[in-house]
Amino acid sequence: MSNSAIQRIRVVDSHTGGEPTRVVLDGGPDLGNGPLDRRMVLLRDRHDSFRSAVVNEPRGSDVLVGALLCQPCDPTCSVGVIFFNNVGFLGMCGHGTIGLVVTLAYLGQLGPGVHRIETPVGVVEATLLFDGSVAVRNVPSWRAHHAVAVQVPGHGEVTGDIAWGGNWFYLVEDHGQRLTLPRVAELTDLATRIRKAVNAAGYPEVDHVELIGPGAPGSDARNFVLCPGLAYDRSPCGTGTSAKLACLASDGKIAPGQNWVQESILGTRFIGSYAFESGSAGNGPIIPTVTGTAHVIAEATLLVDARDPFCWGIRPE
Ligand code: PYC
Repeated sequence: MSNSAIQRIRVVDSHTGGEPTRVVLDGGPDLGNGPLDRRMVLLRDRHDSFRSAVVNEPRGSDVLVGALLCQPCDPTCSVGVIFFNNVGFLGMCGHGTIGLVVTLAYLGQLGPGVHRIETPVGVVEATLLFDGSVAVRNVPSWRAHHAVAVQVPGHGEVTGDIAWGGNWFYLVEDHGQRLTLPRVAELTDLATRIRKAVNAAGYPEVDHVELIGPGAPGSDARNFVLCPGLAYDRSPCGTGTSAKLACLASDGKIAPGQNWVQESILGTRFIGSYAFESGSAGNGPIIPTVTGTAHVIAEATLLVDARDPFCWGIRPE
């Protein structure tokens, strides 16, 4: 086999508050030009090896989120994107959207201003600000269930809210844990048991668990977010911050337009705020805006060579 038979995938890597994003610029499978939710299903059902090749070891890691750049179907959008991780697909990804915008700016493909981006769960609006930060106006977000109590084996009862912020979250405050970086193994173990208990209690859609605690001075809260594939989010999690804002809004704890500074387990920060959807009379889903910064860290061409037994990544059976 000659080198010309090797499949090439061009990527740019960035990190947003410590959480990496790998934007795929070209070399992805042909998914047609239908709505992005359908293209995501096609990618999942027919080309899952592509997802694995991009984000799984040996080229990637459990932490990496992939972002496949697509032609948008919605003519009002400048780009489309499908996010994926070590085990599957994400509806939306806040840190990934910030990473995508900073990547496209780095490549000279967009400049400061508002950019509409199509995702499988709706259109988001990302504003590249003159200081290089990015404000993402996310999809409508809401609290679906309040004060859901579950028994967690080896821990006892916890109570939390279930909310949508572009992905499904179970948000818990009464976990009794210190949210510090050296405790990541314990936090991962507990959050995994919490997720199993929540799923078994009739909420199979919940794939992220967000433990919330006090933040350092200057922030309103710190979180630890367990992602679907057992990695923890190094950033404060854009969709998790959106879900948190939906809960705060439902409880009347913060007003529309008020800032909420959300800190990650690393201490990196997003600034969140929300508005109500027009016409919702102040009680429906909210529209969160999450602002953060990202840095481009690598440009690369991934090589997929059929002679390599791990060319499609290392995947659990
Ligand atoms: O920032 O929304 C986010 C996110 C989801 C999973 C990892 N990061």
